[in-house]
Amino acid sequence: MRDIFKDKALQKEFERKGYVQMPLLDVKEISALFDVFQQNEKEYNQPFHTSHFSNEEGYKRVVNESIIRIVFPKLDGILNNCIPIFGNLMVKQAMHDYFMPLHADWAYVNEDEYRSIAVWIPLVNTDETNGCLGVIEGTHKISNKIRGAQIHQTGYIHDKEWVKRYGKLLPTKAGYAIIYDHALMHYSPANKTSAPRPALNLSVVPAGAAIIHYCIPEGGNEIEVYRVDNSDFYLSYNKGERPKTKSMIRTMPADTVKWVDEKMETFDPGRKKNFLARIFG
Ligand SMILES: O=C(O)CCC(=O)C(=O)O
Repeated sequence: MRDIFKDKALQKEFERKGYVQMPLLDVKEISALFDVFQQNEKEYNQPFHTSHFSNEEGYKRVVNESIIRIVFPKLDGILNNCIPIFGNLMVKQAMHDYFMPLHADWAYVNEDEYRSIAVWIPLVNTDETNGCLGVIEGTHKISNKIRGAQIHQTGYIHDKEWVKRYGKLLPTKAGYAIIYDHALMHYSPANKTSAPRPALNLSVVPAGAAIIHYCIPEGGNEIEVYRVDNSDFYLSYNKGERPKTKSMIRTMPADTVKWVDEKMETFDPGRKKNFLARIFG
């Protein structure tokens, strides 16, 4: 598997935990992205808004272009030959009860061969009160590798229990990045404060890796697998619909639904430690 990071120690930490954290944007960069957030306020009419699921292509393009232009160069010295695919805004509205359930992001590459990453950066300081990101370390190793639009991961039965048992909230300052494996299970608590919580998320893949998209389009009953040529695929894509590109590679039976509880029931975060303790007493 090709390394995501140039630095070996960072790569090791990423492989072990499924994420790493670092300061990334300066005040000017945060302010430029905050302007983009403010200029598009009319778009945020859900408790949790992501430009990813908007049908306003012009708006999605502005957000994507700004994030790639401002954020990606900051990753250049850190990442090992990677390219950006698309950037999104993630807005948690103020005073809402909306808890982002435990999930892993869509898959963007064949995860048997490559790993891809999300670069999540809040544009305000975040903590438990306004919806900082939470993760379950190590879950990138157990997530189903076929993930995408309308491919359900969870029946929402025990997910709060897994969060309570294994979840780790990551309070993060504005401009700091959590760079996580798209397969890592994560969540975010409600924003109970009186101000919205804007964040951005930039998806990045290893250069040269085939980019793929899995989905079950509305009315479909099997998983369709698409070749993705560039960001336009996601920018012109309306949630739920069949992708407009004619790039379907194959179909697969939709027998992979609701795997989160099943995987978490046997999840053992201390597996390696216990193993070493057994050997070395
Ligand atoms: O921004 C958030 O609160 C959640 C982000 C998230 O779950 C995601 O980017 O997949």
